[in-house]
Amino acid sequence: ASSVSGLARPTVDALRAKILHHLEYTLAKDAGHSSRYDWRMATSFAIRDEMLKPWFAATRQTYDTGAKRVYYLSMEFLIGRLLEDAMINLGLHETIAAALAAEGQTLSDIIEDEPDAALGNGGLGRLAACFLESMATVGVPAHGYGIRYEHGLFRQRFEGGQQVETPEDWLSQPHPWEFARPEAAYIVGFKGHSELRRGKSVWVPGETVKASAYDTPVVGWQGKWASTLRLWAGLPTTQFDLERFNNGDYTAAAAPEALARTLSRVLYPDDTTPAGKELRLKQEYFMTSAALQDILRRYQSQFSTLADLPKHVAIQLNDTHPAIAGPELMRLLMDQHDMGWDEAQTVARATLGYTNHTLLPEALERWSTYLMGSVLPRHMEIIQRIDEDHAKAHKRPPSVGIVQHNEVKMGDLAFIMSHKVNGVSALHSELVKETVFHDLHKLHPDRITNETNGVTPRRWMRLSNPALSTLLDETIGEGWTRDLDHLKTLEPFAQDAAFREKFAAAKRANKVALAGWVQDTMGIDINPDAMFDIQIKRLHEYKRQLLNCFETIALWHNMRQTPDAGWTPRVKFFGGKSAPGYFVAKEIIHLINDVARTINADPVTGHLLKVVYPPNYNVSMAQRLIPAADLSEQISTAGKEASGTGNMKLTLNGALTIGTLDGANVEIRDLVGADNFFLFGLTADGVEKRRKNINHAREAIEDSQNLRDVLQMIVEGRFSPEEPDRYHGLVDRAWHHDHYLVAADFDSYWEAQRAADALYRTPQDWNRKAILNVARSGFFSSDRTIRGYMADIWDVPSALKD
Ligand code: 26V
Repeated sequence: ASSVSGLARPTVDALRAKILHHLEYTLAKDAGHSSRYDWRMATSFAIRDEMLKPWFAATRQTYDTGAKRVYYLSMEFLIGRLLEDAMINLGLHETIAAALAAEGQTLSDIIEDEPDAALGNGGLGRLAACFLESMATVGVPAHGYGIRYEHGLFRQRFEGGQQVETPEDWLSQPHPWEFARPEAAYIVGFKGHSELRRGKSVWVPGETVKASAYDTPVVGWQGKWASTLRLWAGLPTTQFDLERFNNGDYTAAAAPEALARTLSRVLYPDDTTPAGKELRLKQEYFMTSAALQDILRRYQSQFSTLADLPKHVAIQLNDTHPAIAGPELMRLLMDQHDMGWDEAQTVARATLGYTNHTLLPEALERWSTYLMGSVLPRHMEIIQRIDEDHAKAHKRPPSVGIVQHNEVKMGDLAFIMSHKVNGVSALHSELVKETVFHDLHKLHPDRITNETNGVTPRRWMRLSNPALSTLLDETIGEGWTRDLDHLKTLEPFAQDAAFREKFAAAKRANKVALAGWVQDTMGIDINPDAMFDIQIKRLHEYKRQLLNCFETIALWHNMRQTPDAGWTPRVKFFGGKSAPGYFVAKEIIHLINDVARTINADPVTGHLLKVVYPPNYNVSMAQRLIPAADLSEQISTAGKEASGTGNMKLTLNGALTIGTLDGANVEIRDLVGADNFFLFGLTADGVEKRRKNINHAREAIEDSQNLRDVLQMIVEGRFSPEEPDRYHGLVDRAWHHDHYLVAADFDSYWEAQRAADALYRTPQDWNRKAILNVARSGFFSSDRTIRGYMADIWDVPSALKD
């Protein structure tokens, strides 16, 4: 068996020659007449060459040892830029910078030229990307499977303060990291009917498309291992219709191709409601079926009996989007490989695991039996029989069952067809047991487990925060990059005044850099010594950007009344996109922008308060904002945010959190210490109780002078003088339909904010707490999360000897 060894790193001269070689032979360009794009592509190809060694070695070792493989099925992979990440993990950052400098090129400009691969909406997709990198670091033989969307998440612009979406076009330039694998292609069927042949059901699809593979390698820290992201593109199965074309019917000749390609055309930008659309269901089945066919083909090239599949294969479902994997795996085993029903069900269940990422009822997928039966008739039969089996095997209450009220509940299907079901934070996993899967949990008490989310410290510290990374290296050594628990050894330095100075200097340098970018891109002048207060995430009512916006208005109002009262200067940052059809979220964006415009123009408070909402928040913008944050806003209504991962990134980068007891905030606060966290608001239990009082909002508003003033200012048109009644609907809802308890939590939030203000005025105390946040955040590495999945769900050891 070949083994993966350490890297032999190329020299500056060798890399420089490599880059020039690619410029000349891959891009056919002359160094003297090359654009930034050309230099980026040549640099990317040079780095990609270096990825092949660990990638091949990992692949070979996995084959040679027959090691168990992990497959992560996800409709989203929010990977962002890849060049810098690959350079850092291969230890080539400085070498490449020097090689490019010798050619008169600036590395940072080249890095910035790369478009973000935005094949995801938010937390769920970014988690999948962190997991691929952590599996490559920890040494898991792993593939991610997804869709190669031509258009990733839309671009966001603001027009008159309102969100406008434009299509994202990352593939308009060739993607240098991928390898087309036209030889890895599978037929995926839809529609048609299921018929009996010699006593066996057989599906006769009415439509077919081809799924064609594209592979991107992901290398782990120090290039010791690599995982593969395999994305599927849709192609027609019919040959090009030359006769139609020659007859002049060009549109008809192109139709099959256009139809097949729609499957990988766009990412669904809606993460609130199942976009009850046939295309979404087809996309989910397309990805899942192609992945499972590929998995079985690879398995059969190595092993003989499919009964042993779970010994060699673990498949993880990233939420219910690939939940059709249960019936599809059974169908393939039964209809194509002659396995019996019971064995197929046992094998499928032992192979599959399901991760739940949300409790919001509107985000739980359900498909009408009509649609499921017409798009996937054979699967509908299998689903019905799985449900009947389950009913027979367990005395279940009438509310339990995959098919209810002519709908297929994909969560129940995923639960019943998986051997483990996990939540993504301690609180969330308990709520999963008590709420969505209450009845199923009673029947299967050992199935639900917790795997608290994490983030990769390579991208979210070493890459994005070189200032703090260098300080950490100098103070505690580099070991934290591989084992984030090393950060514990930083704790004593919180008491060291000289270290606190250095820590503060690193943070300040990041804030100065961010302030420069804000000035250049938005023309807003901000003070790097003000507290940088940051809320970055998708726009959602439950995340309560509105609460933050109301507090901003109250703060401004109070500052105006007593400008000399010793206020702590603040810059409020917002970042995030709304689903295009989510009216209420879009109205909140509009209000934040109106408030920003008003406050930023006020000469009275100009030195005290600014509001900054840069458009088109994405992974690269997160990398810019997070290292510069002082205060992390994690203010969701308790019980609603499954975990959060931005909260972890901000803690790791030395921001203090102002937050509710929700999602992973609970664990963050336990670990960093209650003294080092600004807690406010109702608990998950308190929220449920408070809602029983139908007057909860009115009573809270009547009790709060501050909040009444805020609502009054909005309703009077202070922020929208050109259209004074613009927010009448919003204010009316705040009084009468405040489902997320903004009013009930307002005063408590205000108090916590003032406590943050007070602490910020004593920098040594603030910095001591910020250092303790960093030192105690080691738990939130996605390497730890992956080790949890390996031990509790996948039963896979590391392939790396350490
Ligand atoms: C649902 C749908 C419905 C159909 C259209 C596309 C679409 C896309 C996503 C979703 C569900 C999104 C669930 C989600 O993103 N959950 C987040 O997962 C993070 C990682 O576990 C977690 O940190 C966040 O708290 C949680 O909101």
